[in-house]
Order: sequence, then structure tokens, then C-alpha cells
Amino acid sequence: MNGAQSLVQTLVNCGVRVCFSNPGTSEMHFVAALDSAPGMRAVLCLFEGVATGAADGYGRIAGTPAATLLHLGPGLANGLANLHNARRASTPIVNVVGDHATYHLQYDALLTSDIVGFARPVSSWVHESKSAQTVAGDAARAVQAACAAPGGVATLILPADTAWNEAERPMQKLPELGPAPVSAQAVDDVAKLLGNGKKTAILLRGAALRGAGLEAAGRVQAKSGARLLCDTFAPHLEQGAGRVAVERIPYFAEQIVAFLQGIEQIVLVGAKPPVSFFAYPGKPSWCAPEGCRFSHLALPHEDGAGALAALADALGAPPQATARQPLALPSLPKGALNMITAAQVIAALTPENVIFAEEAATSSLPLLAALPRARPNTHLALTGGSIGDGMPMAVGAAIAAPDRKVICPHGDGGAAYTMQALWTMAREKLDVTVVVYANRSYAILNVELARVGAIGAGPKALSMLDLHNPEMNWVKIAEGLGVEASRATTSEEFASQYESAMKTKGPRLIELMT
Ligand SMILES: Cc1ncc(C[n+]2csc(CCOP(=O)(O)OP(=O)(O)O)c2C)c(N)n1
Repeated sequence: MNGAQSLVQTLVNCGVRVCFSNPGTSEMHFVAALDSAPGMRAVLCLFEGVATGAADGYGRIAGTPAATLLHLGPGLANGLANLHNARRASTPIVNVVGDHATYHLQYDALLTSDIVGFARPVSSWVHESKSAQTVAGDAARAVQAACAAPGGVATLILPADTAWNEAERPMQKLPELGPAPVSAQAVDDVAKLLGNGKKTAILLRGAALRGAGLEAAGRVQAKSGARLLCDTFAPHLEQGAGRVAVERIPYFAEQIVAFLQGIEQIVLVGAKPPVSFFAYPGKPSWCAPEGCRFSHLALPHEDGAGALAALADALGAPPQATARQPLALPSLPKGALNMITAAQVIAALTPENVIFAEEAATSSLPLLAALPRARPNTHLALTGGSIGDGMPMAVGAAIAAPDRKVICPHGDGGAAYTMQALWTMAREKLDVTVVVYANRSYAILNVELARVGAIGAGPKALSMLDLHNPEMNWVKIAEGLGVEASRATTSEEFASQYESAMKTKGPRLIELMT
């Protein structure tokens, strides 16, 4: 076998089942090797930001890494923004980047670049293979590194000759690294804190926001009365009727300050202290009340879910959470279509167990308020603030969970970054409904323009935030990329189109004229 075949078979042996790729000449042997391993699904993406965002969505849902296959430094650079989002979400990804053959690098041919330099800031692990005979071992180490708690981007750079030269054999999976158990001392310390009578919030992230972790958090709340919080852009949250309710921290600094007012201590479970997204003149960056004490129950690489269960036991909490979200579906709206009526339609008509790969920006507010009281659902947010991850994440989530419908509410501005994702949805026949809020604006930036105190903005400045000239036609864009699409101008039209999308499988796009 050659190095490329040893790579693909090793990835399969280590549990990697899909490769989101956009290859070039230096990766041709890796492409050829895809057929040598039946366990590997190969998904072509027309832009590297789609490949890396798809790997982000896949890893968040599957909990195991997808691989990417990117073309040297420039291909990686095109995918960096969504690797940044993935890093912020602690998503496991095996990020495979081809390079020139080792002996070719000395000539500084056109595509030569500092791949390690590009990769380093978004990667928890970076390695360049030097020989075909080490590729399999390096691949097994890359999977181990990607999965090491809390998860990260492991970048494996493979020169072309490591692909075509002879290798020995594929490798098997290496032992998993983490999450590390939380010490009894840490559990004890937090149990004492929760008994000190102070107003407490518990800020949850990672495994603490789903399944057994969320249930354990609900038990702790039942006994202690502490508020349960999650970050504004939590990577993965299970919410909806029947689930333990978690309050999402709001976006703007002064809203966070008001939201946290009166809290005397915050227990962190895999999370960091809440800060504002941006700095604004005269407004706080650090948003916790003065004197608020922070304690860690679990660091991000530790077993937050297990620690919450141990904490619940230590407190003598009831065996199950006592407070759960009730089902409270809005009635279907009539007339004008706007972000509020759109949220009502989505909350009312979405079946249970869907995944929201959501990047609706300003339009997300009413949706985020409605979904916790809708049927049970999973929410994936834009963790790194780098827009253009929503549709790619939807691709990856749909491949990770083929039995679950994926809904992708998206701002039109962000959607324009990675619209090529629609083509992959069509080609792979993915069960994704994209809802584009066509407000023809970078609406959030119009708000931010005023908030940062930028003065003197005239027509030229405002035109930088406006998407009317020319207007993107999302129905034509989607149809041009192979996805069935329709446009809704009233609440009734949206409800009927959305209902039909919920009843059928396959990719759909609905353009909302909001
Ligand atoms: C990669 C990247 N480039 C630029 C920005 C700055 N930015 C933040 S929001 C935004 C516009 C979002 O527009 P849209 O998706 O239509 O949502 P809306 O604000 O209209 O609700 C831009 C350009 C960013 N966050 N990330």
C-alpha cells in the first residue's frame, strides 16, 4: 500500500467516517485512496470554508471527528474562518492539508507557503509527515489529538511524496485522552459554596448542556436553587419541552450586566467567565457584577457532566430534575412576515428532534426566545463570531445525523459567504431546510455603527452595510445550485412552505422577505 492508502485506512480504523474535501494536484493520491477504504464517505465541497464548516457541524453532532482534505496553504487559508469557529466550539476535526513533495519545496514553486503558520492559531495539534512510512502513525495520532478533551482541530500536513511512496501498514486507534475526572475536592468545594446562601449561577458548556450532563445540572438546581446559564453562543445545546431549562446569556454588554445583576458567585462547568463580544467606548467588557466570585467545577478538558452528577449526589439532590420546560407553542401568525412572525411559524411547525444549525444574526432573537418552549431540539450556534458557518454546519450535521431534520435559519449576509454549501446539500440529498432572512442588510452592523459611537457616517458608509444594490435572489441562487426553493412574503405563505418542507425529506430553501 502507499502512504495515502495507509492514511485513509487508518482514519477509518480510528472511527473517522467522512472526509469533506476540496483537493488539488498535491492530494491526487489521497483522492485515489478514498476508493480503497469502503468505510470512508467522501463529500466534495466547492469552497474550503464549506468543508471546514461541515466538519465543524459534523463533529458537534457526531462527537467524533470528520476529516477534511484541503489543498496546500491557500486551500487551508480559505477554510481558516470556520476552523476558527470550530476551535471556539472545541469541535474534534482531523484537518488534512496536502503539500508539495518534500524535495520540491526547495524550489519555492507557486503554491508553496507557510502551512504551519496558517494552521497554528486554529489548531490544537499540528504535524508535518516526513515519510510515507510514518503517515499511518501520524494519522492515528491526529485522531487522538482531535478527540483529546475537550476536542480540537488536529492539522496533519502531508507532502505529496508521503502519499505516493510505499507505506507498511495502517494503524489502529490509539487510547482516548480524556475527559479527565474531576477531583472529589473540587466537587466538595463547590457543594460547600452552594450551601453558603449566596446568589449563585452555574455556567454550563460542552457535555453539561446535553443528555446526562444537563439532567445532572437540573438536579443540582432542584436542590440549590442556582440559576443555570449558558453562553450566548453555546456550541451545542439541547433544549425544548421536557428538558431542563437553561438561560442563555444575552449578546450586548449592558444586557449581560443586567442579566447577571445580583449574582454573587458563578460556578463554571467547562465555561469561561462571561465577557462582552466587543468593546464599546464607555461600556464594560467584563460583565460580571463587581466582587462576583468565580469557581471551577470543571475545566473544559474535564468531565463536567460527571462532576455535576457527583455534585448532585453530594448535595443530596433529588434523583431527577424537578423543573422542566413546558411545551408552549405559539399560534400561527397572520399577515406581515417579520422576524417575530417567522419565529412563531418555526416554533409552531418544527417537529421534535431537529437540529438547528443557526446563524440568523439579528433575526435570531425571537427564535432563541421561542425554541426553548418548542418541541425538543438541538441548537448549534456561531461559536467564533466568524459569519458563514451556518449552512456548512448544516451540511455536516445532516451527514452526522441522517435521521434528523436540520433547519438552518440564516442571515442573508452570512449566507452569501458560503452559499456553495447548497450545492453539497443537493448533491448529497441532505435533509436540510435553509431559511434565509432576506433583510437585504448587514443589520447588526447598522446597530453596531451607532453603538461604537462612530460619527459622521454618510451615504458611502451606510452603503457598506446595505445589500440592496443589487438584491440577491435566493430562490435563483438555490435553484442554480440544485436546491428546491421558494419565497415567502407573508406569514401564511411562510407557514405553508415551511410545513411542506417539514413533511418532506431533502434540501429546501425558503427566502423570507423580512
Ligand atoms: C468573517 C467575518 N467577516 C465579517 C464579519 C462582520 N459581520 C458581523 S455581522 C455581519 C453581517 C451579518 O449580516 P446578516 O447575516 O445578513 O445578518 P443581519 O445582521 O442582517 O441580521 C458582518 C459582515 C464577521 N463577523 N465575520
